[in-house]
Amino acid sequence: PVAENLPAPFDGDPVQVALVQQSGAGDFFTAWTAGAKAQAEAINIELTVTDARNDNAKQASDLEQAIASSPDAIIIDHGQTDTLEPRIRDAVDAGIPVIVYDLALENTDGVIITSQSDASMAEGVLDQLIADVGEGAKVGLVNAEGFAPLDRRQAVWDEYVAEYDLDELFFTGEVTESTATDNIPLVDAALKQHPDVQAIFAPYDELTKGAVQAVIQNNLQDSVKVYGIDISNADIEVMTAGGSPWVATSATDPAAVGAAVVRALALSLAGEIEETEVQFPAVTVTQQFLLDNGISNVAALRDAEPGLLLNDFLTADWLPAVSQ
Ligand code: SR1
Repeated sequence: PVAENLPAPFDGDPVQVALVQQSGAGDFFTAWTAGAKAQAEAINIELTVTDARNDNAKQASDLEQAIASSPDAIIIDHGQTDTLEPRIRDAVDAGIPVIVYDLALENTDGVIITSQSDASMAEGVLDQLIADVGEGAKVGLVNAEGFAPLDRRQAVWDEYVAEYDLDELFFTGEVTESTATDNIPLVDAALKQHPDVQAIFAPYDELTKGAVQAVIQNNLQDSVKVYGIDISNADIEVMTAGGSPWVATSATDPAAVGAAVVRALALSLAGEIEETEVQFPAVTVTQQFLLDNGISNVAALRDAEPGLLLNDFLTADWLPAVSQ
């Protein structure tokens, strides 16, 4: 239901917002998009969603079409800098408010930039990795370049590799429309070549799930630990399964983040926000914490870590966070 007593521009005809996504596939993006839609609906925003299914040319043309439809605002969720940045300039020049999530831009003038606290997320799990396997350990990286959050997490990885003298045995990985499944053979091949690896950093839950499956099918779960990023019901099931190698993750609640991106835009359209850059805080969650507290899904994790809900983040009297 739409809230009452909304300020302009939410107090009349529905506010038209285009959400231009690079991909809606996987647990994170399914929950993120659901959160964004629920928050939009609560404040009289009509959200038109396009999903480029990881086709960057299509996302660029989706953005062009969104600009041509003269919406009241545009949200861009992930994407490639070189294909999107010129079109974002076109949108700003046309007077259309733009907010981006997880997209690196050279020119941020007139754009609200949002992301998770990627560096601290990576530090959270990598501190755990160092505590578990120690300096000089044999490690592997499962990641893909060219995605802003993954690049930021990898930069932290590179720092830890240097600082703790880690022996990086392999770097593999790709992001596709079926990332978890498509990474199993890649990590499988890496493990067959380097069965002595002690820890794997796979900083996106679809990559993490692929890495975990490859470790298990090589029967290496007793000697290889896996460190991920993100959380979902399926991830918690994988982490808490008997003998799971996935020992730590760092995460936001993706539904809460999707909703908070819409609130940032709403506050901006109502003239109630000064910030042009917003970072969403994350928590590090260990397998032990989940097991000790009997947490078997995201709802139970929210109860244990209420900060995940972002209930006090980017809100106003007229703009409460939607309940998940
Ligand atoms: C392909 S990039 C995937 C990442 O973006 C989101 O911000 C999630 O945290 C996910 O790890």
